[in-house]
Amino acid sequence: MSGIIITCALTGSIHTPSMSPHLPINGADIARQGIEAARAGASILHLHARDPLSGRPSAALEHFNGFVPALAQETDAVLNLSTGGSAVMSLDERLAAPLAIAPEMASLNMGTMNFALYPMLGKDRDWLHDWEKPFLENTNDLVFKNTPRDIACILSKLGQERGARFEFECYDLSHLYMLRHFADRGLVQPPYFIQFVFGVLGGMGPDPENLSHMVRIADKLFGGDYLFSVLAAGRFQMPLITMAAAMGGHVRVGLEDSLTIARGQLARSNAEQVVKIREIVERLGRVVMTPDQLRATLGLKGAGGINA
Ligand code: KMH
Ligand code: ZN
Repeated sequence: MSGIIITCALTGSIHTPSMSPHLPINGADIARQGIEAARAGASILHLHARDPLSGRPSAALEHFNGFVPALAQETDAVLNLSTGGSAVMSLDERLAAPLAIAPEMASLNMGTMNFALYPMLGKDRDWLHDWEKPFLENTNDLVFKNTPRDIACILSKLGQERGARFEFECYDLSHLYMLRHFADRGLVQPPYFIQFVFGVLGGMGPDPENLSHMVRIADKLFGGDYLFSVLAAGRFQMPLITMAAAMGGHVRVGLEDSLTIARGQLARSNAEQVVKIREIVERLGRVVMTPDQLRATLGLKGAGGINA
């Protein structure tokens, strides 16, 4: 089996500040945790921004500029900017920072879907900020819009015009067929780096059978032209990504996807999750891919090509 890619998604837009004191919110904390995660073996850092005062998900360039330059200077990790942002943002808002920064990689969500976070309200909490509870409640009527026109726009502006390659976020079998459609139109080029996303309410559940089936259908649609990685939300994170590693796939960790390091125990940092999965995959006989091996594997433009 070839090397394994560890992606670390540092903060995301799903969890809110009251859920963990370790979730990085301001630019300095996102930068520090990203540097630690890269040193621990993450070759891709998947990036979202937050407003440093409220902790609210943000797509503002000024907030990305709070950590992107430090990550570019202090690590050789591949910086992967989210184009999903948060489901409450417009596409223009979501694209502002990636268009300005022109990263080596960007996420690309392959379908419109529900993105229901309100089950996280089930736990009693002391809320630090007024926005958190309504933000979660309103996800019972929230559409995460990623139409074919949106996808084509991102491919053209970030891919063709700025040389980015993509982490194709597939939350369902249907999203693989959407990727195949764009391949048939000649708008995406192999090798495709496909992130199978499990456990978001609105996408597929974290059942091992779903992972086997996603691989089966991806093999059929893309043959040898793709790599798959897995992320799973919440407590399914480590079990499902371990299964992916055993199957020859790649893995994503990070506090965007899960706040814990073990059942009921908060992770103290992103790096703690990187260290844990690294130990697991090395015990499985996999070797962690360096950022430069990853650049060669995916045909990335190189860190020199980004505006940071
Ligand atoms: N938050 C994850 C479920 C994106 O940033 O574009 C998927 C994700 C989407 O990372
Ligand atoms: Zn993300």
